[in-house]
Amino acid sequence: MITTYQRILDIRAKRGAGYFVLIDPDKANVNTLPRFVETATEAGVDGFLVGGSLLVRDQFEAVVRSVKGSTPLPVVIFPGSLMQISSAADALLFIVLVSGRNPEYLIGSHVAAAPIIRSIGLEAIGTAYMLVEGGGTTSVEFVSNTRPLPRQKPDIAVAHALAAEYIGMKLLYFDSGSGAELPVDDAIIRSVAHYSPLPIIVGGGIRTPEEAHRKSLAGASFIVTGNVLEENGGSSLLREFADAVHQPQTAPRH
Ligand code: 1GP
Repeated sequence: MITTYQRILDIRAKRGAGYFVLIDPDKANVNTLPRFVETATEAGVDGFLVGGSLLVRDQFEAVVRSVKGSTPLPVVIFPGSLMQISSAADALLFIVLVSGRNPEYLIGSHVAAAPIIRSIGLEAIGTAYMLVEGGGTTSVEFVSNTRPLPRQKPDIAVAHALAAEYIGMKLLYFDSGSGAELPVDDAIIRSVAHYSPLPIIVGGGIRTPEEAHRKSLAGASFIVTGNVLEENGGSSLLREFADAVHQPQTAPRH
């Protein structure tokens, strides 16, 4: 059976770059969610991430099941904590917060979560998560008690990405945090894409299809949006984002 990681690689190979929609389990409305997921699927998105840095409502499992039941596309958990594990998803991003120096998020939670992930047979995809300064204190920064990478220093981002690659991680996720004022700088994406063949996921504060297009041109393999769709998630905006990300690429690709 084809793994979800392979499906992710195939999306990048076929479309140049892919577009993921992030569903925050705290904000999702389980009554309207199936319709939204169907609309997004028809609009040409490439998959769904489910997760958030806080869980204040007890509906994580219901949200994952609802998304999974409404689309044939990959449904991947983007966990903010140990409580976000579900066998209903196709896979889980096994996030290592490599931009920080908090051992809990580098190995502690992972040791606690690994046996559970194994016992439910969930695919875990080793993902280096790098929080980047986005113009304010984000939930991830506060909850994880870590500092983000500096926004204007691509060399530092490249060093983290290469370290993650050499350790054996499979995906790089650069995030300026949900609702960030400023998305990850294009110079960071360009530099990392130049040095590392790993797929680069970019999210946080991306509000327009033009911005998403610029990020994919810079070398992002996947663009993630969450907030903008919670505010205005109609099918035309979803389609515009998907088309913008899928437009022909000119950046160097591996
Ligand atoms: C946050 O990358 C995601 O972790 C998406 O951010 O909600 O700002 O689109 P937004």
